[in-house]
Amino acid sequence: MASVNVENLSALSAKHPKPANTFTYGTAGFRMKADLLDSVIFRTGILAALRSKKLDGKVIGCMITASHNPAADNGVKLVDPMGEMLEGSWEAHATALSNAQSDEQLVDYIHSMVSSLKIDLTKPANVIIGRDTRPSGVALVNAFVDGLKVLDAKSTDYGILTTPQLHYITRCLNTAGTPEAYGEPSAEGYYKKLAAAFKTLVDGKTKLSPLILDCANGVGAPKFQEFLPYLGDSLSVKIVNDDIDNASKLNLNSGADYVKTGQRAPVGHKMTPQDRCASFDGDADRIVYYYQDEDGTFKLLDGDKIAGLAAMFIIDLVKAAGIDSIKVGVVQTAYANGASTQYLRNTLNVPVSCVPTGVKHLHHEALKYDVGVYFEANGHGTVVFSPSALKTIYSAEGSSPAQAVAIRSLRALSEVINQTVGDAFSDLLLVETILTQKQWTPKVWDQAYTDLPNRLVKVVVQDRSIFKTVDAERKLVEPAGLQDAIDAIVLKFRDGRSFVRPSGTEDVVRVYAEAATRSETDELAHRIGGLVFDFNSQGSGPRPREFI
Ligand code: NG1
Ligand code: ZN
Repeated sequence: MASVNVENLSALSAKHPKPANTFTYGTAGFRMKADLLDSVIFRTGILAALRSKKLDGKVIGCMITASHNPAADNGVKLVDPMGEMLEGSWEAHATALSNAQSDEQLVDYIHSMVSSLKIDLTKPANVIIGRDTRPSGVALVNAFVDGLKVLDAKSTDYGILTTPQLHYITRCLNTAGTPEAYGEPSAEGYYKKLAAAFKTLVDGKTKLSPLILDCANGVGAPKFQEFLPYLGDSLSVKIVNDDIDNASKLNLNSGADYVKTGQRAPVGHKMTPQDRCASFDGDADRIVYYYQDEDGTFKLLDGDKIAGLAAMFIIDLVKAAGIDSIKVGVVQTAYANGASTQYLRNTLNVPVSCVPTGVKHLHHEALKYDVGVYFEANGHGTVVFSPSALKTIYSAEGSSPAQAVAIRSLRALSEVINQTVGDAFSDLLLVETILTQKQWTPKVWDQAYTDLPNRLVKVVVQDRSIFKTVDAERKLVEPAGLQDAIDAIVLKFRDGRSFVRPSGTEDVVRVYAEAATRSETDELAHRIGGLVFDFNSQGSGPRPREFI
């Protein structure tokens, strides 16, 4: 089994001293101010090497990004061999390694993993690395590589990539030469695969007007620019917010998170009712669409709207292909707008599951369906096709020309969709496919259902760890008595719904509220916010003035 070369570890570890902080590998890996991350990322390198050795040298992915966070932050996420998030049980190992107080503790923990997980250290380890455009990325990649060196892991640095590209390449490398081969393991292979599928899907249809694409001044900008030549004249896109040379602009007043949270267009974005707009987040794994109504009102088409559009389209296509044995399901979180859940259940008659926040939960649940559509309301999501559904789609022949066309579309759809993880590029092509095939404006798409007004409020508390939830985070069981108090307030509001959960990525508790009207929604959100703040004097800092 061999053991760790302690001298080598100490020499490398000395370059990456641990600060006093305590770290947690959460929903989105490690994420914080970049200047705190050096030791954490070094140790995550050690973990990635262990993970690869445990899986017999399979390629593990590492993405250095802090997604929609400000430019001063950064983070790291590990990707398992099929392009999915790191297996849940290893998150605790990541946390433990990052918090080891000395080299001795570090070595002990590695040895305890080696023995409890039966890791053979003589096995090879292979890891690939990608990063977003943050200036801190280069040094952090070096820290990660030092971690890999502790266990002699082989690494390939792919430089700047979107998060979903890194997931895609990881899967390609691990499936190469097998019947499940996912594609060429490079950004170019990714562009070719997606563009070819998209061209098939829009072949012969009238092209839509240009899409105005806000790239949040992040990695999506250079990468989508790189992608455009592959798309040729199948799609026209006008890229805005593409200044990656000025790091402080990253995610600033722009991007999917800004647009979704504030329910407004990026600053400086002059829209007309004719425009169809979309925003990526800082690492291009989220997308939201929006447009302006004739009366000037901003209209958001978020992850829920994308899920509804995709589910509707796939259900129709499966029927048209004559293979309605394939069952489509949708997975949401508690943040999904109540009107979207109603639409899916009552209009599309599609089964809907609700799971806790975090794409790994959604992805896992979606795999239970033949075709599982999953989206978080914030625009992070994708569609997964089960192996048996793919087999059916690829073996079907169709007994009429119409059926043959639908089958061809389903095949191309399974190629255009990045099935490893939510991918803003791929989701963009999915939406553009549907709008092009139907010749719909965003306004027509929006008519599927009307969102209930909703509001998300943060409450800064002394200790968010005392908030414990059940029922896919829709009910609090601790602190005792708080849920009853919430329920009593919600009852007073028409179509009222509200829930409270601790954030997995920020030191806050989140309050979600929806109700029949905007003013009732705001009142509900601020009443619950005030309730949480005051409950057992949990609130920290000044009580927000809008809280009731
Ligand atoms: P937290 O901070 O746990 O609410 C946020 C998002 C998640 C997910 C993660 C990872 C909301 C309400 N929450 O999680 O959906 O995207 O970040 O980035 O949008
Ligand atoms: Zn992201």
